[in-house]
Amino acid sequence: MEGLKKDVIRHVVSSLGSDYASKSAYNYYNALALAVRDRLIDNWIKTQRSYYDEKAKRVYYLSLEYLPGKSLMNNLHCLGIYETARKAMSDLGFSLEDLAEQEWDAGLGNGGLGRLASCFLDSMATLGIPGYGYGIRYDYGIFHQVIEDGKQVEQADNWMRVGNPWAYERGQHLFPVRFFGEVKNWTDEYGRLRHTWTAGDTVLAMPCDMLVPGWDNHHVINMRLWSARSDVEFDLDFFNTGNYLGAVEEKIFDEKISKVLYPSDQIEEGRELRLKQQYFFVTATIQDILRRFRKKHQDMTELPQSVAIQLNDTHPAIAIAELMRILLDEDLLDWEVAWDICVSTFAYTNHTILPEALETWPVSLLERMLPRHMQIIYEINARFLREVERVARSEDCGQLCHRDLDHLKQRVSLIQERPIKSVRMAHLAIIGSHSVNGVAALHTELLKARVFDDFQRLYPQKINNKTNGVTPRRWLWSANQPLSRLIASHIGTGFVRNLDELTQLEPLAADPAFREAWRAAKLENKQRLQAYIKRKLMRELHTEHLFDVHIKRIHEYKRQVLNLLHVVTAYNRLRHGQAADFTPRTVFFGGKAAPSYFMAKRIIHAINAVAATVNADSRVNDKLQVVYLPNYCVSQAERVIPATELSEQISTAGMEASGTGNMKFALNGALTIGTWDGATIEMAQAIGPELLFIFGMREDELVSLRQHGYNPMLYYHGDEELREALDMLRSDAFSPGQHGLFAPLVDNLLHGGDRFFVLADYRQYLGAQQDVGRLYLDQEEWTRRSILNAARMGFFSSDRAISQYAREIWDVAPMAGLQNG
Ligand code: 26V
Repeated sequence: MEGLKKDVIRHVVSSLGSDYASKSAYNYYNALALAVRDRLIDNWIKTQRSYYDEKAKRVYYLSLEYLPGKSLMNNLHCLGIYETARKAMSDLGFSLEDLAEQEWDAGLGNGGLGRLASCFLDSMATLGIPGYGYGIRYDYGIFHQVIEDGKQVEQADNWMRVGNPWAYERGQHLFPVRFFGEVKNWTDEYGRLRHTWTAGDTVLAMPCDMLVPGWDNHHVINMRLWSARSDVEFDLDFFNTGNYLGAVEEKIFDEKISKVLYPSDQIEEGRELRLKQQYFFVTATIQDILRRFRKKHQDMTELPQSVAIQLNDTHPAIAIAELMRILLDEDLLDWEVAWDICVSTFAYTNHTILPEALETWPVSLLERMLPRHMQIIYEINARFLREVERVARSEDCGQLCHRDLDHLKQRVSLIQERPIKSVRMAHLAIIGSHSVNGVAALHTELLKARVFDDFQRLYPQKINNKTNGVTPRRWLWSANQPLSRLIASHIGTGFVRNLDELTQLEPLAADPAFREAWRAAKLENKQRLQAYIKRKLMRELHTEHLFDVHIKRIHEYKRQVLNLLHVVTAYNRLRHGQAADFTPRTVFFGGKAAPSYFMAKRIIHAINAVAATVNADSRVNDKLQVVYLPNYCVSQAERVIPATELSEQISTAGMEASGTGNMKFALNGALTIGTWDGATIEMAQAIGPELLFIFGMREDELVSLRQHGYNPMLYYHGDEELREALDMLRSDAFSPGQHGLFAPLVDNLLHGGDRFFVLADYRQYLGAQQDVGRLYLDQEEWTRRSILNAARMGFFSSDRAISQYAREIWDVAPMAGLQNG
């Protein structure tokens, strides 16, 4: 401890240039972070050296998004110096918790996809897998959300303003990135046509490395994030021609590439700068991968034995064309050889089947910005369609006439003709990869049977499932110390590394003393949340209420509106005196809406309007409270999830690819109210469906309802309570003086076809909520179920997920001697 204290003081003085006697929390947080980083860097160097010495096969995880959140506590826990640090900082006059608050969340992602990437890096580090995360260091991460007059207002997330003590910026290792320009043809010595891309603009990619430690194993992997740097500073011409301001303008223009994260998910907007971001990130990463590979290899055909590249959704899929370009134009390989290398190296994960999220890029844009890549994509497509024709003809499908074949080719083509001629990035990713995986069993089945059914017939081995998982380090040990300590006192700490060990808790569910201790841990977390809400929102929570929590991105398919209709109905019952047996509850909502997503923003407004009405109504507010948690983010999830008793996972069946919040809640002892969707299905199977509150129509039932003609009006007319709730929303009951404010929401349900089947599931949802309320009155049974939920969550560790990727997709093994510390 004395060593750490000394290091902190030294950093306050020599790294931060401050007087150690001026007790600034900000300085002491930074100094502590630097002292922790010192302890990581030695292991990081040893880890990287061991990969090199052992010629280990490396895994590259390519993701446009990461959501690491805060690093301090996690890193202290991983290094096993949490207690030491707590004491050291306390000696210096600080509480570790307060210091940790000084750190800004690294919010370099939108939601589930980015957080999954961060959980996966944690697991690679812990399992000792030679992995690297690659991404973009956005100057501005996901916006900061404030709620003003009930509405979302976005503020810039200037997360680096105060510096980032965790990152190493490597300004000396710059990689060139080229755009635009033209392609020149030439003939090589064997008379073969060759191509050279001479690009117009050049930008530089600067690596910023963040160290990702494993749990108690001295293994530290690297997350390398690229930041755009202009090359004009190096162009003396500008000075010579006296165009200094011009040079600066160009610099600003170039550096715009990594300025900001696109804040919408699930809705594809097709902006030129977004494509620039993708290619910028991809080319820098591929150059770095090949640089490392070439240190030990000359023969490019050895690439797939040494390198596995995982594409996190289609956002980095242009990497396939980029690697082809390098192999063809720089290494001068033949097409077939190059293509084999690509397919054997790449694998693609799909994270959504919502049609509006499937990426396409206009051919005209690609031709202009990346002319050589567009040529390559055309060539990939031509060869692929010939292959499709061959397979289709050779197959025993005699009835396959030319018309069908033409349709098949149109459907699977990399190029879509309408509404504008575009490249389908998912098709490029599928064809250019040896593995395509979904993120939960149902999702993968839907990929095979519906979204990518033609590809499933063409390549029956390619599509596979890898159900998501979450890291127990952050989401149990670090976020929930009261519960973790309790668990550890009975079964030891092995569960942090091997989550299956939680099954040892099962017999304890029958032990009244253990149940009491379990409840005490939950209460402690609820009180902690209460104190936080009091500080931040100046509101008093009732900790004896059932804490019912719905936190995730705001999206129609996630059905926050269904939850809101339950709240309004509960409110009406209480007002009308029809709810004598109502179990008091506080309903929490939290989540960000894409700034351009009108309906999602209106949903936030409606939730806040209902909250204001309910909370102000003294007839009900001792029994029902509604809280909107502004600026939902990773660190907020870490506070809220441990305090949650009921987890809302109520997406329209078939639409939530997996969900990962669902796992974090159950792991922390919340019970789940949810639909038969995503990974919630597998959770129900692992835990026992009777221990969750499952309701609503299943995916196949919805398909058939849709086919037979779904009429939401029937539900409206047939259900008095539903009608009352919708009529209130449409009127100004929650928006005094602003008639019609929420009409778009209601109209969307009644007259817009209710695409997400809110009305179809309303009555069953109410029934399930009634069951929840009833069970909560029986605290012993509730606690028993809570324990069993957590005890059976072992499968949903990201360690299990990553082990499957490593074995079944990447063919890599953990570094010897690292897995067990
Ligand atoms: C799409 C787009 C479209 C272009 C603009 C920027 C952007 C950013 C992200 C996305 C992808 C959205 C897909 C996504 O986040 N899927 C979520 O992935 C989670 C991890 O697999 C999964 O748990 C969620 O169910 C799924 O919705």
